[in-house]
This record gives sequence, structure tokens and C-alpha cells, in this order.
Amino acid sequence: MTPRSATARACANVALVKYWGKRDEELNLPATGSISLTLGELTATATAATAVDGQPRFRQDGRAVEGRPGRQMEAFLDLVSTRFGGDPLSVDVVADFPVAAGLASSAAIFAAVAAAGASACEGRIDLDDLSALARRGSGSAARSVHGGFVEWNRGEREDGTDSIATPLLAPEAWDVAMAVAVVSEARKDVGSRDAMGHVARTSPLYPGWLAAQEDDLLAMRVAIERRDLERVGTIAEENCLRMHATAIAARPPILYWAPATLEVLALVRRMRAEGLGGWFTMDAGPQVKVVCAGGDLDAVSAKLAEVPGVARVIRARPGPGVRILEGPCPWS
Ligand code: 2P0
Repeated sequence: MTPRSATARACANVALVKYWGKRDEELNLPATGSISLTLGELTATATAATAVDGQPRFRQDGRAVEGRPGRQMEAFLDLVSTRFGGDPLSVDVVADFPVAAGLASSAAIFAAVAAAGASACEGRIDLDDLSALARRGSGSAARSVHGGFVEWNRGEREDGTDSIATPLLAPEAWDVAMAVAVVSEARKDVGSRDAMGHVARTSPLYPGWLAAQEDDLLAMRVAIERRDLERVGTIAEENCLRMHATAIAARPPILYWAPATLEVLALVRRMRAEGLGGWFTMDAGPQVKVVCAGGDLDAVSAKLAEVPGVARVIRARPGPGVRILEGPCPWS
């Protein structure tokens, strides 16, 4: 058999209404829906190959990835390969942003690997199924299959076939942007997978988090449809603080913020009071992502860069869904 290879690229996404807790840990089925924005400037490129010649099966930036992340990827490659006829797969990943620092690297990586693996196996899959497949690698990867604003449905079925992401608004449909204030590029202490399980099991605030999600999802859908940035930003800030509150209240507590994280939050509020619109959100790490109008991205980024402790600011705009760079396209 001639070995085949294929390359796919996917963007990271940042949730405005968060995924935080699962109804099924094996299938990565979320306890609630979530809504995100896919970011064009933060990409992962995966080259999958059907040749497995004793080399490590998961390499990132040219180096073998071992331990738990390595095993997680190998299990995912087996899942993809079984789905498309059984050719064993290996993968090379290159990501252009800090990995494991709360920038949703796993979302971009698993969406790209799912697409590259399907293409290398010459498989056929539509985008709904690709979203469900990517979800098995990492929940948030379901959302990176699509560009722009995206909603990932909780779904009701036990097998998860209805827990897929669908696009809400195409990337070019609304001129918004996101400035990412990178406070630390160190690997985080508690990864989001472990954190969300721990929080669901031990935080007395977790039931309140679940109870508030449907209202936020509904309000966010309406705000996006109306292109109401102030409303989108307000819901995102409240939703993210509520998520972090559940973590802070867990036993033992999980606190992701660094001193500079709080400096950025204070600055964002000052900026707004002075007439420059920006709204923050944070994930399982100390970075702060600020959503703003596309025309305000320069001004907002410049302000964030002045905060002591901010190492750099990544400027991002809505980006596309997953795409095949080399190899047959499994969904067209
Ligand atoms: C989100 N996060 O909605 C939330 C907010 C982190 C905080 O999705 O266990 O890496 O692989 O399904 O997808 C990160 O969680 O977790 C995440 P798994 P994942 O963006």
C-alpha cells in the first residue's frame, strides 16, 4: 500500500458562552451548549499520514509528544482511522500560538487532525459528522470546524450524534475583533479537562452555573443576530466570571488569574468608561481576551500592551472553518 498524507488547518476559538462540564466524559458530551468566535490568526496545521513506521505517532513542532497528551492523540488517531477503514495514522502538528496557556490550542489541533486524518484515509464525512468526530478529541474542537460565530449544541442523544456545532454568523458578516493579552506563556497548573470535572464534582456553585446557561445562550444568539456588540460583550463578561466563580468555589479551589489578569480587567472597565468599547473573557488560564469592534482593534491592543505584566498582545479577527490544504476534501 502506498502511504498517503494530507494537511488541514483549523483556527482556535474563544467561547463567549462557555463549555464547562460534561454529561459524558468518554464521548466529550457537554453539560450545556456553548457559543464561540473562531479566530483567524490562531491556527494549527496538521499533516496526517497513513504510514506508521515505528516513529512517534504524534509530533508537535517536530518533537514527539509523550505522556498523557501523546496517549490522548493516539487514541484519537485510532478513532479516526477505524472510522475511515483502518489505515493506521500518525500526525505532525504545527501551532502558531502558545500551547496550553488557555488559548484553546486543543480545539484547533483536534479539528485539524480530524480533517487531515479523514483526507489521508480518503474518507467521506460531512461537516456535522466532522464536528462530532473532532469533539471526541477535545470538546471545544467541535466548534473549530466552523468559522465566525458558532454554537455547539448540548444534544440529547446518549451516543452524542446530535452534539455538534453549527455556524451562527459567517466570519465576514460582522466586523468584530479580539485582542488577546498574553500574561503568561507557561503551561497551566490544572488543564481544563481536569478542572471542569473537579468543579462539577466539588463546587457548590456548579448547579447555579448550569441553571444560568440557557438564558445566556438565548440572549447571546439574539445579540449576535442583531450585531449588538455591547450586549454580546456584557453577556460574555458575566458568563466568564460565573465560570471562574465555580472554579474558585471548588474544593480545593482553582484560581487561574495572575496579578496582571486583574490589571487588564480594570483597564478594560476604565477604557469603556472613557468611551473605548471592549469586553473581556477568560478561559482556563490567565490570559484575557477582549472583544471589540474591528475598527477599535488597534486602539484596544495598544492600551492592553501598556499594562505591566502583559507579555504581548495577539490581534485576531474572525476566521474560517477547517480547511484542507493538501489532499482530497472529505466533505465536498
Ligand atoms: C470553552 N474551555 O468553552 C471552555 C472554557 C475552557 C474554559 O473548552 O476535556 O480542552 O478536551 O473536552 O475542549 C477547554 O476545554 O476540554 C474549553 P475537553 P477542552 O472554551
